[in-house]
Amino acid sequence: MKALTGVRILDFTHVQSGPTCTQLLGWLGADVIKVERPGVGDATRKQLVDIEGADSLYFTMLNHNKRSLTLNTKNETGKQVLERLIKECDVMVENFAPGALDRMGFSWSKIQELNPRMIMASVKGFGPGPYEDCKVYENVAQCAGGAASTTGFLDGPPLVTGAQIGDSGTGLNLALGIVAALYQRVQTGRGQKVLAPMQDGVLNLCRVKLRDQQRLLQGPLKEYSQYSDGIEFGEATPRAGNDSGGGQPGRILKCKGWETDPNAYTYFITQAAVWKNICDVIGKPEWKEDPDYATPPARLPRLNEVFDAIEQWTMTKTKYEVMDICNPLDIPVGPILSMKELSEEASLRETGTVVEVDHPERGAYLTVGCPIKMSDSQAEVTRAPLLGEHTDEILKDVLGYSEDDIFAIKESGAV
Ligand code: CAO
Repeated sequence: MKALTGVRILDFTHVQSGPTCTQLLGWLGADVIKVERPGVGDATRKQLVDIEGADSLYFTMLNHNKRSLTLNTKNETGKQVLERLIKECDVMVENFAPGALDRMGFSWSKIQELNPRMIMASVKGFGPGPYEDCKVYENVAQCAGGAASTTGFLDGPPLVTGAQIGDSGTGLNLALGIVAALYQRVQTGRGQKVLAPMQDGVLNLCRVKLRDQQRLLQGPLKEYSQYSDGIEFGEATPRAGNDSGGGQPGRILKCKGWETDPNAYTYFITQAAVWKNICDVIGKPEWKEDPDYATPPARLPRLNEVFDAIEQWTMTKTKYEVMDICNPLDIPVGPILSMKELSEEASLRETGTVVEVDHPERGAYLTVGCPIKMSDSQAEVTRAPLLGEHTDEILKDVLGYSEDDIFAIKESGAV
C-alpha cells in the first residue's frame, strides 16, 4: 500500500516537465500508463544516446515506475482504445504543444463527457495571454520567468541555471495540483482541469527577485555586492553573482585547492546570530565589538572587505574542513559538491535519493530517487519501460480486451 495506490494515470507526457510529474506520482504509488507513438515513443528515448541501441539516460531517468503502451491516437481504432482508457483512468497528464490534444479530437469537453471524474492536467510554456500558443523548452522558461535576468554576474550576460526549474520544477507543481484535485474530487465527485505554466513556475521560484524589484523603489539593495562596490543600481533587479538572496549575507568563497579543483569552494553565510563565532574563527576577534563591524547594518557597506577576510581563512582549509569547523559553531556553510562527489556519496544511496537501477538494454545506471520521504509510503524505483513493453498487458488487464480483440487492434496499426 502506497499513498497513491489505486490511482490510475493516463500519461501522455514527453521530454522532461510532464514525465517528472508522472514519475513522482508513480513513486508515490500510482499506476502510470505512458502512452507513446508506435515505433517512435517519447523523443528522448533516442536523444543524447550514450549506448548505441539502448534507451538514453535522458529517457530512463525520467520514466521510472511507469508502464509503456504504444498507441496511435490519430488512428480510428486507436481513438476507440483511448476513449476506453479515458473511462478507466483517474488522471490524464499531458504536455503537448498547445492545441495538440484538440487536434487529436480530445478536447476538455469531450474528455469530461467520457469521464466526468477525470482530472486533466497540463504543462504549457505560458498561461493565457500573448504567448499561450508558443512551444517552450526549459531555457525559454528560465528566460521568460525571470531566472536568467537575475542569474550571473553584473558584468556578464544573463545565465541559465543547471537546475531544471522550468521543466522539473513545473512538473512538481503539476503533481501537487493533481493530488489536490484528487482530494477535492472526494468531496465533489467531479474532476477538473489543472494547468501548470512553466513561466509561472519559474517566476514563482524567483519571488525573492520580485521582492527586490519592489525594494529597489526605496533605494539601493544594500546586501548586494554591487552596493559594496559603489555601483549604482538600475531600474530592474540586477544579477547578483553568488550573493545570498536572503537577509543574511552570503557568498561563494575559495577553499584550499581552488587553483586546480573547479569545485574547491564553499558557500559561507554571515548569519548575524553567530557573528562573534565567525570573528573568532577567521582570526578577527576585534570585529566583535568594533562599531563598524559589530552589527549587520554596519557591515552592509563593508561586505566585500568582510568576505575577503573570511576567504583568506577558507583558502587555508578544504571545503570539508570548513564544514567540520563551522558546523559545531552553528555557522551555516555548504561545500560546492560536484556531480561526481554526489554520485559517490554513501548517505545519499542509503536514503534512496540516489539509486542504482538495472536495465535490460543498458545494464546498471545511477538515477535520482524520490526526493520526498514518507514513513508510510516508501518509494521503490523500478526501471523505465521499453517502448510498448506493457501494451498487451494493459489492453487485456486494464481494458478487458480479448486475445481476438487485441489481434484486431494490432492489425489496424493502432498499437
Ligand atoms: N499518437 C499519435 N500522435 C501523437 C501521439 C500518439 N500517441 N503522441 C503525440 N502525437 C502527436 C501530437 O498529437 C502532435 O501532433 P500535431 O502537431 O499534429 O498536433 C505531435 O505528436 C507532436 O506533439 P508536440 O507538438 O507536443 O511535440 P514537439 O516535439 O513538436 O514539441 C515541445 C515539443 C516540448 C516543445 C511541446 O510539446 C511543448 O511546447 N510542450 C508544452 C511545454 C512543455 O512541456 N515543455 C517542456 C518540455 S521539456 O523541455
